[in-house]
Order: sequence, then structure tokens, then C-alpha cells
Amino acid sequence: MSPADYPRFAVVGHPNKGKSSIVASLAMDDAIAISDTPGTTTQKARYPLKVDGETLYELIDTPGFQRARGVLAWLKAHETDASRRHEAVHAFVNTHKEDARFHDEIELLEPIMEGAGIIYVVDGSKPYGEEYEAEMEILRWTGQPSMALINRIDEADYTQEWKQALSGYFQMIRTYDPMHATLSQHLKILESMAQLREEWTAQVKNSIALFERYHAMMRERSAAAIAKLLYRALSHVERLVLKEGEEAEEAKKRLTSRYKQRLRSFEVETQKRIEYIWNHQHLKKQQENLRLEGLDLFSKESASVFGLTRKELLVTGASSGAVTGAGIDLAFAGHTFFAGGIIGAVVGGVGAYLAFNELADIEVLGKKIGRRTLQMGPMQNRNFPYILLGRALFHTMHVAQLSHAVRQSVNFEMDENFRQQWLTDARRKQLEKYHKQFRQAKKTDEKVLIEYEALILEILDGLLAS
Ligand SMILES: Nc1nc2c(ncn2[C@@H]2O[C@H](COP(=O)(O)OP(=O)(O)O)[C@@H](O)[C@H]2O)c(=O)[nH]1
Ligand SMILES: [Mg+2]
Repeated sequence: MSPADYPRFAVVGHPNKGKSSIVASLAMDDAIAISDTPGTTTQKARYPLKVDGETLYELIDTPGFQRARGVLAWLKAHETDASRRHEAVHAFVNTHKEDARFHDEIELLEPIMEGAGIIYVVDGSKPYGEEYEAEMEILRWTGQPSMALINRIDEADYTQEWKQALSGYFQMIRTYDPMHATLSQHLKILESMAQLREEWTAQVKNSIALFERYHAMMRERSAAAIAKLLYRALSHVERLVLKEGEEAEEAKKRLTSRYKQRLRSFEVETQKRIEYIWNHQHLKKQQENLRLEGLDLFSKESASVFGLTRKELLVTGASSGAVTGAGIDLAFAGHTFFAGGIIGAVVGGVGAYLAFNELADIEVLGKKIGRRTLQMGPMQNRNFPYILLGRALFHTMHVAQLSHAVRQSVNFEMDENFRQQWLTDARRKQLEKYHKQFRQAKKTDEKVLIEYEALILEILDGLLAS
């Protein structure tokens, strides 16, 4: 596909006015170099927006003007005819390609002369000054469609002053804050870009529709990732084979630490995936770890988390003959233990019914049956899913709304009131139906997971719309 097949827009202006930030925001690319140091962008860089392999439009980040007055003086000296100003700029670019003094001007003028529309960026928190006039004049000489974006970097507001100054030079003037722009503000700028040239209108408008679809897809993928996290974390079973002579208490500690680590790693993986979905691969964040300390994983509720595996007991029971079978039957008097079914309730009580040391003493065919495997999970704590889900929703909501121009570390500390924002009693009831299945350690039906995903998406969409 030749570059002329899609609209292109060169983002230009003075150094350090947020050009790269605007490109990062509109291209949804968090890898673009943004810095307090003027002159960070030294080469033009093209950022095509591709959806399903099709380029909808391209944004071109450029270095800032350095010698606008020098360029304008040259242009005026070489102007032959006011109607041929475009050609004068062409001549300037052609004759200065190798001239290091005008490197930045060439970088930014070249794409414009090749047909790109102009997006001129100014800082609306700084007063207008004459030094901008030469830049605007040069851009006017190119004759290309043009729009000015007023970006207020600081508190002060000179927007009105700027609007007046810009109005003589640009077809359109808009305000845009790349650090906080919402999806709808982003789409509004695209609407304006679509109006710049008739030939571009259909394609850029089409990109708006595709963009909305793309956004919906990102929300869906996020919901799927969150659903998978909850399923994995709730159904996860961690097993540990006891070492010869190892105390159960010690093993229990090891197992607990492994189990917790695993749950945390599920969360970390999911967050990475969500950040990837929203093109925030380079995100730096401050965030508290998933806290599992207060959860009492060995509470009565979580009776099944600690004990021998069901299979192991079944094997033992079936093969051990009278002595052990009778012994264990005795120990679990009255429970239909080997028939299965209530294993969770019983195993949690193993310690009580039969101390681990006693269990270790029972031998079958020369092998000790006790103290061999400990098991933790599936998660029985009833509050845990809501903690994990709350954290995932909070994280996703913020990543989805985070500007791609942000380079500093983002604080993801969850505020106390967040739970009230999404977890009503009715929601909890809906969710609990699934969480209950996930913690039953049986393989959950794909259909159930899809239903659960849809429920998570509904919650996420609600949060993103509010
Ligand atoms: N607070 C704030 N900072 C901004 C905004 N736009 C840009 N910046 C900061 O201004 C500096 C220069 O931005 P950059 O995009 O690199 O400007 P460029 O030189 O025009 O490409 C960076 O430190 C940005 O983080 C804004 O809207 N608000
Ligand atoms: Mg830059």
C-alpha cells in the first residue's frame, strides 16, 4: 500500500509543547519519546493506526521548529509569485536536505510537502508571542490543510489570546489535553481531522467507527482476562509432597507460601495482559501487593485446603486390605469417606481425627500412607473473590483510561470506596453463583465461563461509562 492511500497528519510546532504527547495519545502508543528536555524528538517518526492490518491514518511526530525565522527569510527571498508559495517551500526543502542547520525544519516540512495535513500544537498556558508567527506563516505557505491544537500544559489560561492569533492561519482550532483525553475527546479530534480535506473525510470517519469497535474489543478482551483470573485463582490447587521426616507444620508453611505466590503470580500475569491489551506495555506503577495474610486460608470455611489428596486416600483405601481400611474407617467413623463426596469436609479434619504422626505410622505394603501429600485450594474464603475481582476491575478501569502520553509512575492504590462503586448485593448474588462453581475443584464448563465473562464485561462497561 502506498502512503497516499491513507490520510497522514504531521504534528508540528515549537519544541516542548506536547507534540509527542499528542501523537502518543492519538496513536495510543506508550513507547513514543516524551521528555521535559526540548529536542528529544530529533527525527520524524510515523505512527500508523492499524486495525486488523489496515492502516486507517498515520500520525507523524516531528522535531520542533528551531530556525523558523531563517526559513521564512529564505522563502520570502525566493518567492516568485504569491500563488506559488507552495513551490517556494518545495524549493527550500530540496535545497536544504543536507543542511544541518535546518535539519529539524526539513524533518517536519518534508511530510507536509508530501501531502500530510498539519496539526500545529501550542501550549495554551503560555502567552502568545511573536516568535510563533514565523512558524505559522511557513505552515500557511505550504498550502496544506491545517488544524491548531491548544494544549494547556500548566494552569494558566491564554486560550482566548491564542484562538485569536491562530484564527488567521488555521482552518480549525481545537483544545486537546493529551494527558487526560477521554475516548470521546479523542474521537472528536478525529472528527475534526476528518473535516480537514474532503478526500479524507470518509476514511477518517470510517476509522472512528473502527476505533469504537476496537475499543469494545479491548473491553471484551479485558473482561475475558479477568474472568480467567478469577477462575484460575479460585480453582487452583497447590500440592506438596512431604519430604522424608518433614514436620507437617513446616510443610504447611512451605505450601502456604507457594500457594500465595501462585495466586499473586496469576494477578501479575493478568495485569500484564490487560496492560498489553490497552497498549500500556511500558507502564510504571506503584501498587500494593495482593494481601493474603488476613485471609486465614485454614479457616473452617477452607476446610479442604489442607490434607491428603482424595486420589491418594482412595488408592490407599482400595488396596490396603482389612487393617488400614478398617483403621481409617474407624478413624472416620460414620463418614462415607471412600464413596467420595464429602472429602473436603473430612480432609480438613484429618489433623483432628488422626494426627499426622499417627497417619504416618500406618504402613501399607511397606509404604507409609500418611504425611505424603498436602493440598491447598481450591480457595474457600468467601471474601477472596471480591477482593481479587475488585483489584482487577480497578486496575483495568485505570489502565483503560490512562493516557498513552503518561511517562511517570502511576499510583494504583485502590481507594476504600471503590467496592461500593461496583459491588451491590444483587451483583454479589449473580457473581457468587459462578464463584461457587469455581471453588468446587471440578472442571468448569466452557459455557459457564463465557457467561461469567459477559457478567464481568457488564460490570466493567458500567465502570468505564461512569
Ligand atoms: N501536565 C502536562 N504536561 C504535558 C502536557 N503535554 C505535554 N506535557 C509535558 O511536557 C513535556 C514535553 O512534552 P513532549 O510531548 O515531549 O513535547 P514535544 O517536544 O512538543 O514533543 C513533557 O514532560 C510532557 O510530559 C499536558 O497537557 N499537561
Ligand atoms: Mg517531541
